[in-house]
Amino acid sequence: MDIKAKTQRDTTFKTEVKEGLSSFPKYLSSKYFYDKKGDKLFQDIMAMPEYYLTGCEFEILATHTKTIGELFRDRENGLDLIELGAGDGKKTKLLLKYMTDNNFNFVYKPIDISENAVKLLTNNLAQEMPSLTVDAEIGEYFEVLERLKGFNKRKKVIVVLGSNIGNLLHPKAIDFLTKLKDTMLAEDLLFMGFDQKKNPQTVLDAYNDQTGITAAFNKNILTRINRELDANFDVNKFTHWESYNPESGTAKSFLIATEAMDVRIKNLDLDISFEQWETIHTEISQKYDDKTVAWLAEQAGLTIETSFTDKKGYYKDYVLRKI
Ligand code: AVI
Repeated sequence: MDIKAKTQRDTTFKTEVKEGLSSFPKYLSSKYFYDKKGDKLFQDIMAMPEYYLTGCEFEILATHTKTIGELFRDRENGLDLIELGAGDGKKTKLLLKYMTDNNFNFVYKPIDISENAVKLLTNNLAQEMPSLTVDAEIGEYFEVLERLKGFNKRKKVIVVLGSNIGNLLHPKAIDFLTKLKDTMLAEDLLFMGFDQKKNPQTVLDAYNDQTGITAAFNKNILTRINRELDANFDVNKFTHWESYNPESGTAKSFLIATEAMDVRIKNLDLDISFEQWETIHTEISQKYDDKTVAWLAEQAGLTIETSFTDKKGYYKDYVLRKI
């Protein structure tokens, strides 16, 4: 990452932390979960039995590899397979393997906010799939969208797995989808995972595991503020709380102060106080149904071509096109 981009990111982090912790009720953006420790904790989350999303999407991609791969195939000049939020690429590798084994002419372009994740994935792919052309980038979704417009010489397939869109409220999700659509031409595809509404207890368990990994993941945002902004949060005085509204399909994560306290954030020259049981809202993880996905797509000028689900119907990957 160049120095200018890093400075800009540090400034945004400071501004957003200051804004969120000075508001009432307090909030922080879940995009700040992902430092080195956060990446590792998210890997651990994805391996937990309660966090069904990863297994379900893996099942979908493993069961329908050929059908999905052939939907991606281009007949003329090859294609760019662009993945936003690539992470460790474990699921995508199923498609990458099919595509390399079946003579697709393509470049894989993984993009992730985590520098660490991008480096690991690039090194891993160089070893596991040496014939694959990889052109990775580090960046935030909204930041890289502009650059995607330049990818218009050949067919483009944009992949967003893991129900990452669920971390955005509907207006932001529509904004994100619209911006993706604006980078697409008629033959381009958007392949996107949306976690589905289901037994509310199953959702709650996925975000409130007994082993406390999700709690550690949530609290890591305070540890990061302590380290990067020279703050003195006593992380042990916060507890992780999850709620799920089955009507709206919105799961929300909070950190709750278990006692009244004052916190100093030196780099922001900011003192904040917490009352006992005061909350910091840290994340939403939206759950969807077909109607909601169709509505979001329509609002963004996209249409659903087809979708794939797992045996339990917990999760769906949708293939979207520009209207
Ligand atoms: C990355 N994102 C889609 C995950 C989710 O399910 O909202 C992050 C996560 N938060 C808690 N557990 C996992």
